[in-house]
Amino acid sequence: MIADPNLSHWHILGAGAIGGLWALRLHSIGCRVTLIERAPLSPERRLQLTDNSHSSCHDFPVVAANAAALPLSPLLVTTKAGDTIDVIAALLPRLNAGDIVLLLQNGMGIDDWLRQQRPDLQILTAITTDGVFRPTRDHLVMAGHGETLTGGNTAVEQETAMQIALQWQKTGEVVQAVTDIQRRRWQKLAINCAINPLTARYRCRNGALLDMPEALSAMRSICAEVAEVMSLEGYPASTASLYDAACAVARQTATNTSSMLADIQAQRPTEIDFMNGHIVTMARKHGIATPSNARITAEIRALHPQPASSN
Ligand code: KPL
Repeated sequence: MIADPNLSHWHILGAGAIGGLWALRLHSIGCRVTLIERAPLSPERRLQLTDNSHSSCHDFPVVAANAAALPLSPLLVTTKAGDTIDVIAALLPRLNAGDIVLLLQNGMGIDDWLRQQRPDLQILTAITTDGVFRPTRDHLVMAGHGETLTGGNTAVEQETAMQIALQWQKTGEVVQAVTDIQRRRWQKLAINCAINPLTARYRCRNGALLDMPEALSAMRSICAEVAEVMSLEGYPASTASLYDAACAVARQTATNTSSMLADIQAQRPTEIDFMNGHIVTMARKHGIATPSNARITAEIRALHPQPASSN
């Protein structure tokens, strides 16, 4: 018999664009939401969402990682991958066995690290195609409603993922629990590996990559290496399928500034270690070389000092 998880009070770590969006959405369906920050600027934060001509806002309580009242579960983590380890490490002693941690972030590697640290937690992952940007820290503007997929690795986590999907669907958004979340995360990772660092290299919007033969050729070699690593990890993929998917996303998001280019323009650390850098680490584990991913990882890392990597 699987216990019904209590999902009435969400804690959100890293309320940027996606975390802030889910704070407002969960509030709209009657959940309590507390924001957790490394160093809160004030005890409350007013988040505002503009979606077409409709606007909504709410004041959320904000607490420091070491001051949040327990239990912290369910905990939604939407920090940038590079910032996550430090902040979650501070929370780990305050999480109980069985607590739910849902990672909704770009890149890969954090869930493996967390499982090593705390195999007793329920660690779920999610990916989304929601598009939202922040003209200012607390103002979110919806660029496009997408789909959010979630899942876990164990039967208990999978059941929790179903409960969460059912709850989140009440917001009117497309949310699904899937049984192959890891495969889908790998596919999303492949797309990010092929688009993000190249937009940073060429300082261009996503769609412009499609007009540059040298960018397309780099995309293809990155995809070939990612396909090899995916296959070794048990998620068979072909170069052509990953390359076609990356080109299709570059076309669909042609006018977007990728998150990596945005980070570089704002002089923030990028997520390269959790994208192409993760491919290099996984390839090394399997004893193969991934020179295109290694080269672009080094190039992007050189543009901005990266925080210590988990990989
Ligand atoms: O996920 C993205 C990102 O910028 O991180 C893509 C799909 C490339 C859209 O911009």
